Amino acid sequence: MATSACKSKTMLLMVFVAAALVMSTPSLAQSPLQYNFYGSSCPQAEATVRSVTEGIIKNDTTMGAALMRLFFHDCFVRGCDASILLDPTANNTQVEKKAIALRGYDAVNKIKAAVEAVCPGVVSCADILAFAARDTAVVSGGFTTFYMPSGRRDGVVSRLFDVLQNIPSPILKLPDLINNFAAKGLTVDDLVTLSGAHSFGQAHCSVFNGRLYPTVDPTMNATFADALKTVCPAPGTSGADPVVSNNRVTDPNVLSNQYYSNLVAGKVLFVSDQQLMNSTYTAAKVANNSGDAATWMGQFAAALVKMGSIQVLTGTAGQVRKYCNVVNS
Ligand code: HEM
Ligand SMILES: *[C@@H]1O[C@H](CO)[C@@H](O)[C@H](O)[C@H]1NC(C)=O
Ligand SMILES: *[C@@H]1O[C@H](CO)[C@@H](O)[C@H](O)[C@H]1NC(C)=O
Ligand SMILES: *[C@@H]1O[C@H](CO)[C@@H](O)[C@H](O)[C@H]1NC(C)=O
Ligand SMILES: *[C@@H]1O[C@H](CO)[C@@H](O)[C@H](O)[C@H]1NC(C)=O
Ligand SMILES: CC(=O)N[C@H]1CO[C@H](CO)[C@@H](O)[C@@H]1O
Repeated sequence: MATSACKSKTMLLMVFVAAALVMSTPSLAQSPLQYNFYGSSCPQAEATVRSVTEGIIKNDTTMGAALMRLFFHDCFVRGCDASILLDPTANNTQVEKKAIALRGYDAVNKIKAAVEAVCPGVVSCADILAFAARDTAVVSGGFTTFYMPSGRRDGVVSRLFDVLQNIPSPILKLPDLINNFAAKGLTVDDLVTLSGAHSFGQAHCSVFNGRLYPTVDPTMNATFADALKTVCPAPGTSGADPVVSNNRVTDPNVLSNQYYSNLVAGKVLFVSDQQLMNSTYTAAKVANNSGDAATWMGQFAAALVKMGSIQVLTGTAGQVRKYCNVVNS
């Protein structure tokens, strides 16, 4: 019953978005990236990323959220240069990936290996992250595919400290969230639009426990809070840090505008989520998004492309890594 309702909702969304997006081509005037950058150097690149990503998500439906979040964390730290993917080395133990535990690194290596098999040394890991995030919107969100510009190069620097400086904390208040996004050239609209990624995936109790204990945050729905308290132990309790779904109302592995309905109902996990209700403007945008999936999807696709152009390396800067987790020797 729940599954078939969800399927038909997804199909409905696909119809809306097909009408709304029609492979829109936003202006690239400000961007050093190009559409179809690999058109002649590796014509199979994007199709290969798409098919491997699809297989990964079909096998494990939680992987879409992992790939989407990797792209966000890559772009917000030193720009979209795949620095998030680098493993620690003897020379550099304090890399970005030591700061916050993310999922999906093996999946990225798998996509890269498939691309290397068709075009060795051509397609950057930074572009693979961008294509995989776009394809996740298609596979896990029912989006009609959209152009993701490419031509990013891979960086050689990865520093834990940069993560702490650039990734927003989930207890930030609205003005600080806005400033954090503004520092990346992203607007308040982009903040509200991209936060919709919290419609899928998972989070650790420790991230939002402060809203449950010692007293329940009054902006959280009390029934919702009670259910979370049965899963999440009070802060300071030793032992496990359980994981819960970001979306506890509908299918937790579907990227959708359900996030905004959850937000209006006080059924989101983070302070930073609920803060989007803290100004008249952002609350109005939340309300609009909750009632209009097609418009949100068009905005999300455009905002993801915009996020994907943050501080990119192009031309002869950086390198094209052979393996995404290590710089070329
Ligand atoms: C607005 C500021 C943001 C904050 C404060 C924030 C914070 C967080 C936190 C704390 C988690 C849970 C991590 C854990 O406990 O394991 C999370 C998960 C996630 N975030 Fe965000 N995030 C933000 C924006 C974004 C953006 C822009 C995207 C992508 C476009 C995104 C995508 C995701 C996804 C997909 C997950 C689930 C990951 C998984 O299932 O492994 N977030 N975020
Ligand atoms: C499928 O997903 C499971 C986890 O759910 C993982 O252990 C396994 O390696 C995946 N298989 C493939 C072929 O990706
Ligand atoms: C490690 O750092 C040392 C000193 O900076 C340098 O000589 C060496 O080439 C580095 N090794 C690698 C593998 O980067
Ligand atoms: C909180 O959620 C429950 C369960 O969905 C609902 O019955 C209740 O009306 C909500 N409370 C408020 C104050 O909206
Ligand atoms: C919400 O939608 C209405 C009707 O389309 C529009 O006039 C308004 O500007 C939107 N508000 C925001 C903040 O996007
Ligand atoms: C407009 C609005 O909702 N303002 C609230 C923002 O959040 C603070 C607490 O963090 C409240 O005190 C404000 O009333």
